[in-house]
Amino acid sequence: MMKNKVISAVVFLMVLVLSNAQNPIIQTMYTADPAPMVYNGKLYLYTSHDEDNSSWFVMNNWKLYSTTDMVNWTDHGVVLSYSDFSWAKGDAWAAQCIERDGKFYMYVPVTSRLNNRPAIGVAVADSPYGPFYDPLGKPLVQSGHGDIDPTVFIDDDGQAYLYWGNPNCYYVELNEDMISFKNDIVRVPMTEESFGKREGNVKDRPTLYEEAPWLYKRKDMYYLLWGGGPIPEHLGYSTGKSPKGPWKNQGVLMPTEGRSFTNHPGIIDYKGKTYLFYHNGALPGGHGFNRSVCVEEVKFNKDGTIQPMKMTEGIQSGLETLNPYRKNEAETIAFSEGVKASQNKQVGVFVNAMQNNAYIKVKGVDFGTQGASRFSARIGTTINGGVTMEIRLGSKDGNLIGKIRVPITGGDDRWDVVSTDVEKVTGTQDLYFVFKSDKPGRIMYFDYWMFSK
Ligand code: FUB
Repeated sequence: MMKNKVISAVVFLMVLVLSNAQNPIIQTMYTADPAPMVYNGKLYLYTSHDEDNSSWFVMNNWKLYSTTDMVNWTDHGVVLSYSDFSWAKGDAWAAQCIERDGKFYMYVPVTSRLNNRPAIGVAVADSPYGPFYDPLGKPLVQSGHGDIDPTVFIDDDGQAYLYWGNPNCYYVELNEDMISFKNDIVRVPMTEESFGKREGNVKDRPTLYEEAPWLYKRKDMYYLLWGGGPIPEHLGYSTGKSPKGPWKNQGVLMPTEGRSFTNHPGIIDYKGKTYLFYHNGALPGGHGFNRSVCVEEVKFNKDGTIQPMKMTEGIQSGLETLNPYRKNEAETIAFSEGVKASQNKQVGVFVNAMQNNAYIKVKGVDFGTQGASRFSARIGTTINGGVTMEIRLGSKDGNLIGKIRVPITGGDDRWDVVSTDVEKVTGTQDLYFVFKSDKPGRIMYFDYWMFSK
C-alpha cells in the first residue's frame, strides 16, 4: 500500500516536472552550439544543427530561432549552409552572428577544401534572417591550428575581436569592415592562472580550456566563457580587465551533466536580465551527436563573478504575453512532443505532427477580457479520414475548447485554411494543439493559426 503511494507520488512528480519542461527550448530538431544576438528588441538565436540519427558531428547548416518573451521560440529555418562557401567541404559547426552598422556578420567554422582542415569563414547579410553570402570567397582564418568555434565581440570603443580555437585559444582584432583583421593572430597564453590546471593526460591541453570561447562584457568586466575538459565537458569561465586579457580563471560555471560529451556557452543581456545558453542531449534520442539547446537565467555576485549554474527545466515565466489575434506561426513553440520542423517554397517553415497525441504548447497567450470565440489555421494531411487537431487550455489533456477535422490536401505543398467556433476563452492561458489520428506516420502538417473575437 505504502509502496503504491510512493510510486504514485513519484509518477505525479514526474508528470509535474515534465509538464513544466521548457528546456530544451527547441524540440523539433536537434540543435547545438547556441549563439544569441539581440537586435531591435528581439533575441535571435543562431544554432548549429545535428542531423537525426548521427553517430558523428553530421552538421550541414545553421538555423535561426527568435523570441521576445524567452519562452516561445519561432523557427526561421536554415539561414546558411556550408555549401554557401565555395571553398568548404562540410562540417557546419559552432557559429556566431553579430550586427554592425545595419549589416549582419556570421562567423562560421567549416572544413576547407584547400587543405582538408578546419577554417573560419564569414558571411554577410542585410537582415538577421539572411540571405547571407560569402564576401571573401576564401577563409577569413586558416591557421591550421584548430580553427573552430569563432566568437565575435564589439567593444564600447568600436573595436571588434574574434576569438576561437581548440585546444588553444586565439584572437585577432577585426577591422571595421568585419571581414578582415589587423596584425597577426595572437595565441592566448594557456596558463593555469587563466584557465585552471588539467589533471591526468595533459598532452597539448595543460589547462581546463578545451574549446567554445564566448567573449562578453558586463560593467567594466570582460568574461571569456569556454567549454572545459576533459571530456565530458563542463562550462568554465575566466575574467579580465580588457578584451585581450590577461585572463583569470573563475572556476566551474556549469558542471558536466546532460547526456552530451560537449557543451558550448553563449551569454547575453536581454530586457534587463542575463541568459546563458548551452546544449545537452536531453531530447528523446539525444546524445553527444544529437544535441539540444537550453537556456537559464544568470545571476551575478556583487564582485561580478557568476553564480554557479545547473541544468534546469528552464524559464517558467514569459517576459511578455502572446497576442492570439494576429497570425501566429505554428513553429512558434514553448514546448512540443512528437513534432518535427520542415520548410518548403510554398509556406516557408512549418511543423509536422509525427504521431498520435503529438502536441504543441504555446505559453502565456493573452485572450483579453472580451475573449475569443473563433479559430482559424492553415493545415493539411495526406491521411484519408480521421485526423483532428484539438485546441486545449492548460495542458495537453486540459479543457477542450475546439476541434478541427484536418482536410486531405494531398501534400505539404498544398494547404487549406480551416475555421471553427471555439468555447469562449478569456485571460492569459497556455494553449495546446493536440494532433490525433489512428493511422501511423506523419499525421498532419500545420503552418499558422489565429483566433478572432
Ligand atoms: O558542434 C561541433 C563541436 O562540438 C563544436 O565546435 C564544439 O564547440 C562542440 O560543441
